[in-house]
Amino acid sequence: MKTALITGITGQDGSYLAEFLLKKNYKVIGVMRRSSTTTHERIEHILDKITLAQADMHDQGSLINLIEEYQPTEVYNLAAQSFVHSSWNQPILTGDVNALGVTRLLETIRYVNPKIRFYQASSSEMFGKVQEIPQNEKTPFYPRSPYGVAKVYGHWITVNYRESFNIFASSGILFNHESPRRGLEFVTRKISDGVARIKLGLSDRLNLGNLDAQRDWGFAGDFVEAMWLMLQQSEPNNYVIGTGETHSVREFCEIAFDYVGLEYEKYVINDEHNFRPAEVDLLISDPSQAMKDLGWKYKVSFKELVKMMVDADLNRLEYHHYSN
Ligand code: NAP
Ligand code: F7E
Repeated sequence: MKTALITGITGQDGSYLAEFLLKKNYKVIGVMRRSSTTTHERIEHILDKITLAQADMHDQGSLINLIEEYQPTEVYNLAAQSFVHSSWNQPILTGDVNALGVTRLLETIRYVNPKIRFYQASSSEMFGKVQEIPQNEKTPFYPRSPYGVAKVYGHWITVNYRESFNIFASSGILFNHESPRRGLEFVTRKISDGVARIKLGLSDRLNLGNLDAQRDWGFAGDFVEAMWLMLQQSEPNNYVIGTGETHSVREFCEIAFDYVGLEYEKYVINDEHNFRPAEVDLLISDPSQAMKDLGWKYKVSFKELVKMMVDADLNRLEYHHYSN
């Protein structure tokens, strides 16, 4: 039986990846940082099937203990300060976790067991002010936030440990992927939650920022398969993962409001607090390399994703509304 260790198990992707690997018969070790409250919400339903271990990306010793104790065959590094907007308020923390944290984990693998296969969660935010449309593995990076800058470091240190120490280290450059488990501060979930609240009479407005930003949005459940596929190849590499389509925040709003019979213009308020010091205007992937080498393609369409998220928030809020 293979053992997979996932940092960021309590996050959106960690929960979907754990489900996916359990179905593939892996022993799953989920890494959590210490917290004064429980952060199990997304993995509650699989807690009896996985092993939880404590470590923090800031702390080298905790990572060494982890890898020595569990001796994983594959390590998926999903832990990060993942909210771009917060990275301007916490640039040093973001760099410590998202950039140096990757080195800490790679150093641990180098010394404890260099045969471990390593996946790094890189991001389309590395393309930032895009130098090419669409973006592929060869497109130059131009990050536009402390988050993007830190992810560029994480990407290159992964490539560097592959080339310097022959570690099987792959970098997945994933475009935005969403789900009903997305954090409430990200724009897609903010909209699906806002639409559900307005529909149920719990709210009458939704404050948003730049409606013209365009993103290549896919479903997180589809994207975790690509992470696993990268570690099953004969050679490590970098892969762009996305749908190859782009849509604006405005379009997301239109579809989400329209789905429940409302017009977004009546409820969405432009709020300067939601604008960023520097914006990423347009992201669109060219995932042809991944389609060819990994045989990967997304399954859930943009419209299906919007509806899935609105339905889930309606169900969740209706349940709480009527059970209280
Ligand atoms: P997420 O929901 O925000 O999850 C992030 C995870 O990292 C959480 O489990 C969090 O733990 C953990 N974490 C944060 N700081 C940590 C620390 N110091 N030590 C240990 N764990 C720590 O993010 P996601 O959407 O699942 O994304 C997963 C990864 O993919 C991230 O690296 C993200 O940057 C990257 N990525 C995401 C997307 C996307 O569209 N979702 C696209 C490209 C790349 P707590 O629960 O305790 O906070
Ligand atoms: O913003 C605009 C905002 O915060 C998307 C992370 O998973 O994907 C994610 O980063 C766009 C931006 O995600 C609001 O200005 C408008 O242009 O949902 P977001 P993100 O910044 O694209 C990448 C690939 C990652 O790697 C990250 O970890 O939407 N926008 N109004 C808004 N955004 C937010 N959050 N809130 C608003 O009110």
